[in-house]
Amino acid sequence: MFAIRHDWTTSEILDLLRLPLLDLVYQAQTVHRHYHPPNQIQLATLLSVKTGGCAEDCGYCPQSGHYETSVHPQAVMDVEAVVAKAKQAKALGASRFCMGWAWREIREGPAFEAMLEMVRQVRAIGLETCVTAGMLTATQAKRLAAAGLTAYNHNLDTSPEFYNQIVTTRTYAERLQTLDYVRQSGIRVCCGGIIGMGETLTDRARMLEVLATFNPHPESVPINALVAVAGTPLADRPPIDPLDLVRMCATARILMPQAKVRLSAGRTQLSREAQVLCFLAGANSIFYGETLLTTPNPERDADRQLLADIGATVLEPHRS
Ligand code: SAM
Ligand code: DTB
Ligand code: SF4
Repeated sequence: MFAIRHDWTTSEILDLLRLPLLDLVYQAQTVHRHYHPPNQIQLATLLSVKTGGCAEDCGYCPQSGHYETSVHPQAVMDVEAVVAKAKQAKALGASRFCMGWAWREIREGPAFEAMLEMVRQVRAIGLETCVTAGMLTATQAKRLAAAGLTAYNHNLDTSPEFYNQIVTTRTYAERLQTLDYVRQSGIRVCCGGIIGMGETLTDRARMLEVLATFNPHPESVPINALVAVAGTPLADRPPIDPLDLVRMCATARILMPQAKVRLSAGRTQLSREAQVLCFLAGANSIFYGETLLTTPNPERDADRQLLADIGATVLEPHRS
């Protein structure tokens, strides 16, 4: 029952996405209960270590140097400041600490050495660590693994077919290459994408298909709703229907039963009830803290209250 499969097809995934919502959520929650404690949510805190001025032209991103947005390049944070933020996140209840660099790729040198030191020190606090910093090499992945990195986040963002309408400065194949280096190094893979960028339902299915045919599956799958930021090419995209986010969470849960499905960007646009439907659909992780990388996220108090009101418990960090 609920075997882990890596041979999902586009049409099977489209069939899931098109199920009556209650059937889909029921199936997803059934799978969820087979593999996960039913009422447990992981809290991950994000920190932007290097903000803005990025060389890529990702159409959704306020940190791209190609667009005029309210995000301006800032100096890279130092190790001490980052570790102080991690300690604060832990004290406030997070079990995972995710650090972002607005880079096209990791470059050798002092900034990479500092990243390795941040990973070592954040691990030493007893938090899971995740880094998202663009493309990397096999050697860099191995060094991050040796520093104790739990996971590397590198999203597909969308389907292979729609990708080049959103990003032109790098290819889907380069995305996949980085993910392969991460996997080979033994670091866990955090990989998901965004809805609300003008993609079709087939694009959503194809993105999920690429994720679900990885073997092994990514250990965590962030599902983001586009945060439409003024100045970016996608600024005028209408908000998604929250029920589509429920469908994405549910389908990701069915396809990748063991993964953490992270309800990521876009929660400020969701009602409490829509978020609870996402949890019922199998989402079991959220970003916790009032900012994502550069855009707002729900207040900590509101999230704590929501989890308390539904009787959810918070996942403790794993020790591996
Ligand atoms: N520069 C690195 C990279 O692109 O891999 C790491 C940081 S980047 C901001 C991480 C991910 O955040 C992107 O791949 C994208 O999926 C997501 N993201 C960025 N801007 C977003 C937005 N406005 N709305 C939703 N998700 C967004
Ligand atoms: C992911 O999938 N979503 C997070 C995290 N991984 C790095 C980032 C969301 C960024 C939203 C836009 C911003 O705050 O700049
Ligand atoms: Fe740069 Fe990452 Fe933003 Fe793309 S998503 S512009 S690579 S920070």
